[in-house]
Amino acid sequence: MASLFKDLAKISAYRDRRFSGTQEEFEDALLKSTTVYAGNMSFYTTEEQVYELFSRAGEIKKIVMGLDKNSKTPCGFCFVMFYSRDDTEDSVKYISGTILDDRPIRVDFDWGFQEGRQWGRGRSGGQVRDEYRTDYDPDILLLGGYGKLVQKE
Ligand code: GTA
Repeated sequence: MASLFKDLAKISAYRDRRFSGTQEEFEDALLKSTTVYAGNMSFYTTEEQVYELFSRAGEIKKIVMGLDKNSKTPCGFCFVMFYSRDDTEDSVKYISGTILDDRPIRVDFDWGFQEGRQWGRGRSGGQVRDEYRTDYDPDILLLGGYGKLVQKE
């Protein structure tokens, strides 16, 4: 099957600033990788739930839950690794936007998982973007991350 994601501009808006290669190498990795990132997840969603949902796209090799680097608890994202590129593309096409634990999750192509990438990079330990949120989010609010930086700065 021909790839539906030939246009790189449509493939991902995210650029990992910790990727050590060139922009060309980054783009190449995105086009070939069998790993996706899922974000906007509930902090209460389990690996088993992720497995069940993403299995609809194909056979999963591995799941790595994103963790708050201080509390070591899930902080709203994960990496899902597939065996096949077609299944990877299907997960972006069909699973992104699916409601999981009352939240529309966002599935994005990823350049590939490496040890260390499972940790939130925010100053408080969770994901960077959660520290900038000013909208109401029960998950973030309950865990004390709501608008933290915005309120401070
Ligand atoms: N494939 O969309 C993604 C994605 N995101 C959002 C995170 N990861 C992703 N991977 C893919 N697609 O392994 C991965 C990261 C890492 C893990 C946790 O998830 O590669 P993180 O979310 O805690 O940190 O990552 P990340 O990704 O480095 O942060 P982000 O959102 O790109 O922010 C980078 C910079 O922009 C920071 O300097 C921050 O201060 C600034 N920033 C971010 N959001 C805002 C905002 N709303 N307003 C102002 N500045 C902002």
